[in-house]
Amino acid sequence: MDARSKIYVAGHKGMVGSAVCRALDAAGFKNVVVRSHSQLDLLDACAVGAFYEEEKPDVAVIAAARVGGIGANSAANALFLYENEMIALNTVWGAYKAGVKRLLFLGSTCIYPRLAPQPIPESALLTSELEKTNEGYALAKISGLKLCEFLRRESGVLYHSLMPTNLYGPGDNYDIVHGHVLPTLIRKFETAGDAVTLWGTGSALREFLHVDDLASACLFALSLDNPPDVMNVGSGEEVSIRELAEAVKNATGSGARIVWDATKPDGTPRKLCDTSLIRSLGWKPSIPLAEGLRRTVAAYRREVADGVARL
Ligand code: GFB
Repeated sequence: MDARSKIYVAGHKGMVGSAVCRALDAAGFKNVVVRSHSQLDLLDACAVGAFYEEEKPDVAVIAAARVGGIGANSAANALFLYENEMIALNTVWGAYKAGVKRLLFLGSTCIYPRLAPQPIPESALLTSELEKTNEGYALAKISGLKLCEFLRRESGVLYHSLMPTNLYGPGDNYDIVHGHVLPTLIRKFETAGDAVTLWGTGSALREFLHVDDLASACLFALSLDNPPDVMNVGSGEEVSIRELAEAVKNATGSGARIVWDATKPDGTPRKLCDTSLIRSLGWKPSIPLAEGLRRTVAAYRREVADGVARL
């Protein structure tokens, strides 16, 4: 990939896709192709095929997905499986049929077994049962990364994948019911009265990565001549949901009391990914959680003030 490469970013309006576009722009890649949802429905295989034939990008980055937190996933595994499977198959297969030589597919560390060894190495894939709350999403992402792997092996195209840990950052979805835990907590503390009610017991452990760090990992992966099929991307910083809640409370300056609703699920008990592979090749994260939280609270306040926050 060089500065003249034509790069298609699928999902450019989402938190991840927009971070990838910012990083590409900052790195001098000016020939970036995007399509909004109304211009191109990624669930429509024919439309996606026609788009690739028309644009013939040199590189595709697949950051489009239906995403959500534990509430959204566990209530709609069928929808998360169907839409993410279609998006993955259409964007990867369509690229292949149109002769796109290089593609980066983005998944999630929820593809790994619920009780995978910690930190989770890439080799843990498909070694035991998935976490039930996000089984649909995980199965779709596994299909996508496997399609890339098979096409690379059988047809010689350079298709490879990154599996990021839980992400956060500007442009996140702050929906109380459907959002991921970190943006949801920001909104809950920003709008709290005397108390905020959080889900589960607070004992689950999670690792959080700022989306700008993921975008830098994407550019890094695309710079490799012979990247591994699948690489984890994480911060290496693991916190309990209870610790995260205290950190968000401090970052927002809220004085609210925390109440835990243990009728809500904790989800997978622990999900720290092993990032030794990508680190050994030369990438590392640069935004610690405390700094990322400060930036994200500021971004949330700006987005609310500008009327553009996804609430
Ligand atoms: O980000 P999250 O919703 O999803 O985090 P997962 C869930 C954890 O945060 C659970 C706790 O332990 C919840 O009990 N939690 C506490 C809350 N309060 C809240 C709250 O107000 N809202 C939310 N959402 N959680 C998702 C997967 O898993 O992670 C996706 O469902 C994807 O497929 C994503 O992989 C990265 O980390 O459990």
